[in-house]
Amino acid sequence: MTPAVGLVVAAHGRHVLIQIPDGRRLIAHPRGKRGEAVVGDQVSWLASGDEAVVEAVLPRRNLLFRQDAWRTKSFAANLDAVLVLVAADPPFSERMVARALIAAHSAGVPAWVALNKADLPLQAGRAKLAPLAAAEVEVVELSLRDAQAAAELLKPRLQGRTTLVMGPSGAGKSTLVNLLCPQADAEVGEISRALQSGRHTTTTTRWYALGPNPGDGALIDSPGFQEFGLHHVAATDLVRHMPDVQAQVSGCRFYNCTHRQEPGCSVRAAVDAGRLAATRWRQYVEMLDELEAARSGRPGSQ
Ligand SMILES: Nc1nc2c(ncn2[C@@H]2O[C@H](COP(=O)(O)OP(=O)(O)O)[C@@H](O)[C@H]2O)c(=O)[nH]1
Ligand SMILES: [Mg+2]
Ligand SMILES: [Zn+2]
Repeated sequence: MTPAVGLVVAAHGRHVLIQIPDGRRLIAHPRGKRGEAVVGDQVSWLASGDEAVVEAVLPRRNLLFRQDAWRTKSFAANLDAVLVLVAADPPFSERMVARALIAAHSAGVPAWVALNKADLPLQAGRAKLAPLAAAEVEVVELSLRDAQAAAELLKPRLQGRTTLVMGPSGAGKSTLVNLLCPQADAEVGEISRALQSGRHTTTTTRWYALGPNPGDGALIDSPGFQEFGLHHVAATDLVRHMPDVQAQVSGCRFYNCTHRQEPGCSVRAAVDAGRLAATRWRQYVEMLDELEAARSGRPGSQ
């Protein structure tokens, strides 16, 4: 019997929930230790009683993940976009936003940012995101509390695409999913029962269809994260994943300039002249230090 194909719609530890073409969802177990499936994967599977065994993960268009000294954590695969969702409150870390954008860029997935809770004072959040304009990252402001205006703003950007929604706890990820994915509530219950995870906490990454047809697109809600390691990015490639920093590189005196302290560095000159946000340069240097420490295996690197 040739294996059928299914879509991974939730992942919890090593077992996953797959949706098969007739719409049913099955718990699926990996065969052996190889090839862990993540949300968004297409897998071939064989029935095993009421459940399924994953035979193989089909080739991926892309895979978004983070990696630190201890582990590699996959978010999702086969994405069309990453939406970094932050809010006026609770305050967010621009460092985490920068890292999520680098992870998306290095996976080859376009990313944009939404600043939620525009019904609250936005100045602080706006100021943190302002430097991203130079990196050509789109930033939109919205209030999910104003459901109709939010839906009008978001639908054209999300329709027909598979979008991973990332952001800190409290930003409004669940509110967004509930607003745009009609079946979300039912699906959360179903997935939680199947995977025996908590009903109200997003401990797993989950796929929510934006409509009844396969081409309608989907949102993938992922748990918040405390750390966001980028150890899979080569230190020498880092600058390429920060387009606003990269744009200033061409004039450096040394071909192997790291843009830290070298004389004749055009990146530093751009910071001094106000053409590049100092925070972006600091984020770059901090990450470069971290990546180089990781490579040399120094303790304390993460
Ligand atoms: N004031 C305000 N609160 C919002 C807005 N959107 C979501 N919230 C609230 O923010 C809290 C966290 O939202 P939730 O969707 O659970 O965030 P998540 O942790 O990212 O999933 C909830 O109490 C929401 O009702 C908004 O636009 N304005
Ligand atoms: Mg949530
Ligand atoms: Zn330089």
